[in-house]
Amino acid sequence: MENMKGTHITNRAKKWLAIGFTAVIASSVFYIPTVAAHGEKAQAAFLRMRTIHWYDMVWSKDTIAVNETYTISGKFRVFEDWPEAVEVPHVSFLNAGQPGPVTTRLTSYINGMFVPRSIGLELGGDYEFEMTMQGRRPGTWHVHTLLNVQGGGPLIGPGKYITITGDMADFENKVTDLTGNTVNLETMATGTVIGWHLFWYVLGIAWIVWWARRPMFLPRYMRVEAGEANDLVTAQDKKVTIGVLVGVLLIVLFGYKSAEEKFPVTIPLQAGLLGTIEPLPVDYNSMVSAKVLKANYRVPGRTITMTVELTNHTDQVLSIGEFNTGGIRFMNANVRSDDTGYPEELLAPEGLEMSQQDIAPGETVVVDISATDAAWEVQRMADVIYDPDSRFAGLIFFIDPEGNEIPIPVGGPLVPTFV
Ligand SMILES: [Cu+2]
Repeated sequence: MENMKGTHITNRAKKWLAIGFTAVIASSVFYIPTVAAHGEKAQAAFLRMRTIHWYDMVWSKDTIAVNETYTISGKFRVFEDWPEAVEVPHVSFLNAGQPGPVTTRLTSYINGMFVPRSIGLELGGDYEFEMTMQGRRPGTWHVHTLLNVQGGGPLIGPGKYITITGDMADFENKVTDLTGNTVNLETMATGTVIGWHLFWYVLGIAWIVWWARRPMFLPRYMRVEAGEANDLVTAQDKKVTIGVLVGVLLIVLFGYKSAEEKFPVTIPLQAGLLGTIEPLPVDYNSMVSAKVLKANYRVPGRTITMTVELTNHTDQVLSIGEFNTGGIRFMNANVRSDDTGYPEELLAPEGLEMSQQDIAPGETVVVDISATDAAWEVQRMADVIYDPDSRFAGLIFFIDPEGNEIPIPVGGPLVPTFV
């Protein structure tokens, strides 16, 4: 009986082992690596919808050679109803989200201000940004805009595939310093760093070898125990010790002096908050008022619907052209189409439907809007069902007869429907 039970367990273990092994083999054989999500999908949907809204994104190129540059530019709105879970962006940093320095960032600007350091942003403000990137590592890379907020983490913008061709060995990052020298940052001082580290490392090893030539542990231990400790260090040892001590001090002095002579002008690391940047001097919110009366999304589903009360305060007819949330652009094809090569997986060219498209000057209307696309599911906005704050936010773009856009923030409770 015991024996039979033992056999039974062994068989079961073998069976599970076989299943597990097959699964491992199968998954590795059928696994086709795709480069798709890069962190943002895993972030809480309500945080992505209620923090930074990136819009008017333009990528000047999507294929460059090594050393060639391209620019990522656009605007972002810092959402008014900023979530509690993220600190307000009073110390934040404009970044590019990419797998290491596949491109190097030559410049970055917000509202025309050079921003190599952290900056403050105002809630409710619209900002314009531009980054110039230089191709470095060949490959196809998904490059995101990214705002790092101190006390909040990375807020990831839309990502676009950029292909870099050529050979990384050709990459050069030339900079002319204020003393008139042009250096290549890619290789600058590498020899000096390696040289000095190697020198001191070898000296340390030599010091140990000097002592380790002789038996190290047991014989020494026994002689110390026997009260013969002084015999362990010979007169020659003492000479070498003094020689090394003096030598090290002299080399440090020499190194210091020669570095001073070679680089007489040096400055400390430039750091510190660049202060709060004023938002763009445009008050979109005074042009249209939008009040979300209710908003729902289907679970499971690919649609978000909302009923919004809209008032047009301008003296022109405005048309609803787009709803943008979490980087996904739901477009009303009658009014607006994308000509910027916006990332396909985030673009729903005909994703927006509404009960009324145009709003007359001064008119107040209640409009039912529905935004539908696979992106709602693929980008895991539908995962707002798991979030502790079921609220959404986004920008509705109104278009005037001349084609100008007016981005108006909307947001509020987002209630799931299950039937
Ligand atoms: Cu990505």
